[in-house]
Amino acid sequence: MSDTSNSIKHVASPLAQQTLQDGSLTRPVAGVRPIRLLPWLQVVKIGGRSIMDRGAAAILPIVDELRRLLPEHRLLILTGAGIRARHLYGVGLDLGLPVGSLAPLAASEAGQNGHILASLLAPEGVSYVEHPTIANQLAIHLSATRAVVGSAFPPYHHHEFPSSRLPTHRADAGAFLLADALGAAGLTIVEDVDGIYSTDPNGPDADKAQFLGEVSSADLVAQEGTLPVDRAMLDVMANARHIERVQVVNGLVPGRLTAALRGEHVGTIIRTGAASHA
Ligand code: GWN
Ligand code: ATP
Repeated sequence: MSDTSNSIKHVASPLAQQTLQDGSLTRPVAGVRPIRLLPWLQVVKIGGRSIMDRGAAAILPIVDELRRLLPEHRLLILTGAGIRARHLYGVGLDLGLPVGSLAPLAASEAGQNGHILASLLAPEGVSYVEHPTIANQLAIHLSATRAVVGSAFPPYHHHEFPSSRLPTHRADAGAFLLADALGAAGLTIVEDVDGIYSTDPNGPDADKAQFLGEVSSADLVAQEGTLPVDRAMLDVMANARHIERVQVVNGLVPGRLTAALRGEHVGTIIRTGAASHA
């Protein structure tokens, strides 16, 4: 009889004999660029506060634009959380709730916005799909239809990092994590401003705001003050594997999203660290 117990104990693995903490040992195995799971996919993040909270006036033109984009692109449309999450943060923080409790509550608001958007696109065969479906069954859904809608908020739940009282991994970070993990063709972030400025164009220093046509994620990390995107997204961008640039566009101007998906420069392009992480 052969000694099966012996061969089971000696599973050949290039990482079996060493710590996973030592980059010089793991790099030959783990340093290669991962495959692109869905290289034809375009991911579009629709702002919760900037678009969805504005109601019909902002949502219906975007729905129209998305509808017309369907023959051209296969889309994962992800929605942000908006004002209801901000109200929730206010109540939750007043009550002393930990960040790990606030994260899933805020995430559910992003999901609700997704359900709204998907309902409006239903005649085109577009449905809301759940987080587990996005994780495991996106390919089969996007083989059956041109686009699906999901929540942009990442499901960190009680694993949310306690570095801040507010969840740091919000909808922009979630959309970028997904787009990069899927090896998508691109990510476009739809806001209510033309792109990113040196300072908030709707803030007290609006007259000094300079438009940034193209900027690196590292430069945005260094830029003080507010941004229209999550700072956690910039941290993720530093280690991106596939997505080399993300465009932030104004969804209140008809045609901008369409132009961005056609590769035109119509907003702010953020360059990520992906090119240097081959
Ligand atoms: O509920 O709108 O998915 O796609 O982060 O978890 O808080 O959940 O805790 O598949 O798993 O509210 O119920 O809710 O938005 O996230 O979903 O309708 O376990 O389809 O059940 O990872 O949608 O929801 O909020 O996204 O972002 O049932 Mo909702 Mo969200 Mo639905 Mo989802 Mo969370 Mo599920 Mo989940 Mo929870
Ligand atoms: P969510 O999807 O998380 O609900 P959102 O992305 O729709 O949110 P905000 O997070 O409010 O919306 O981001 C958009 C707003 O960010 C703009 O209306 C703008 O006033 C503001 N903003 C702040 N700083 C800047 C900046 N440096 N450049 C451009 N816009 C900025």
